[in-house]
Amino acid sequence: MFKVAITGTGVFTPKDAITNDELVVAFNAYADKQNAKNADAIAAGDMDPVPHSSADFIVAASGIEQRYVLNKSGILDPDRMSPSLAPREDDAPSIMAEIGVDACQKALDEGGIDAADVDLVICAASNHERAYPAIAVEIQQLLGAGGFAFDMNVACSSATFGIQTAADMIKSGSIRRALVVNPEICSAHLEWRDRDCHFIFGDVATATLLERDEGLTKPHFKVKSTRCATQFSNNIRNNNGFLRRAHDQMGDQRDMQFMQNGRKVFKEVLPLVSRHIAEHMADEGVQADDLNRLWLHQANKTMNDYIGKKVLGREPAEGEQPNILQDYANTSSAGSIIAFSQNSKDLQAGDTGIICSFGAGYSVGSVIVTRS
Ligand code: CO8
Repeated sequence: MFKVAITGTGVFTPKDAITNDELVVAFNAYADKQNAKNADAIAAGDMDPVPHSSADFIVAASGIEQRYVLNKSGILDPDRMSPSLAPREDDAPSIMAEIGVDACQKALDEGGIDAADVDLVICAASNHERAYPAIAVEIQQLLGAGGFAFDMNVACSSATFGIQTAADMIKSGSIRRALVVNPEICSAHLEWRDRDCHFIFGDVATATLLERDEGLTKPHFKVKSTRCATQFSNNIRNNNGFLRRAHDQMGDQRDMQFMQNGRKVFKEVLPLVSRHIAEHMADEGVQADDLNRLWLHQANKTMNDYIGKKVLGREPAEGEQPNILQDYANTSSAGSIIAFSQNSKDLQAGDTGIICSFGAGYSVGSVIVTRS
């Protein structure tokens, strides 16, 4: 068996950002318009008014202060409430491929590797903008990478599941190098007209370069161990799919966008993740005192505070468990990789950390790494 290393990461961040205040102004304007339109039904008790959102609630409930998006004007237009992204010709790069290539190129530059020397591209994300051909194959072609490519979807855990998949192939010797890329256009499957979730997500793309750990002289992270787990739950769900037309469901339906029972997710996922990390560490002989950093999935600050305390057996010290969700919001599979990419270069040789993502499925993925 060969050993595996992470030798580069890349993050594509959209130019447009939406603050909580901007988001709430747009949402409340939408709510007022809806309530004026339905004033008679509301007065007759046949319909509930759309309640206002609040920036204070958003920060207190989630820790999110702003989010990056591919299109701001459409989301903030109370008559639209969704991003406006122009359709592209079939021979133009798809949006996911374009932002994915940007992140991949940054990861390749960091690792000092030519795209032609990559044997595998996995596009691992919580939605793909078309069924086929695979976005990963398009990214492979745009980069000029070799080998083969395929798409994966494990929602928020797509990156860590992708890393395990690529790492296992490198270990077995079937490939030497892989890019795991996570272009997440969450803004296009978020329901911006629902105040319970309109603040949760943002857009981004991340990429992780993995290589056979053989004679590496550049800085890298040794992949000590990976672990994935799933447990079925309907508490985070999106019913959009190719059977829409067959089901005569082509209209604007709430269940064709992101839906969740946030409270249940919060309660059920916390013990699942804490137990998963504890067992992974125990099986690898990693004690809490050995851990220098935790790069967690970026959904909710209170959730991360809880998991960090549970894993370390104490309050995490400043910088030990870096959050990026205040700036990026939840970017699904990309969140833990942004945290890793932006908060790992300072670690010293021998330092150990865990990347851990969790979400719909339910799914949990963890990657234990050591700085070299
Ligand atoms: N403004 C003001 N008040 C609000 C708002 C708002 N925007 N939203 C809700 N409220 C109100 C509620 O109506 C409720 O009022 P009442 O008590 O009168 O009923 C009160 O505030 C409290 O509401 P909640 O109980 O819902 O609030 P919570 O404290 O539970 O916080 C959270 C809500 C932030 C959603 C929290 O439950 C949470 O973070 N849960 C975990 C979520 C999570 O981790 N989900 C993972 C999903 S990500 C994933 O798996 C990837 C999926 C694929 C990507 C999809 C991309 C779009």
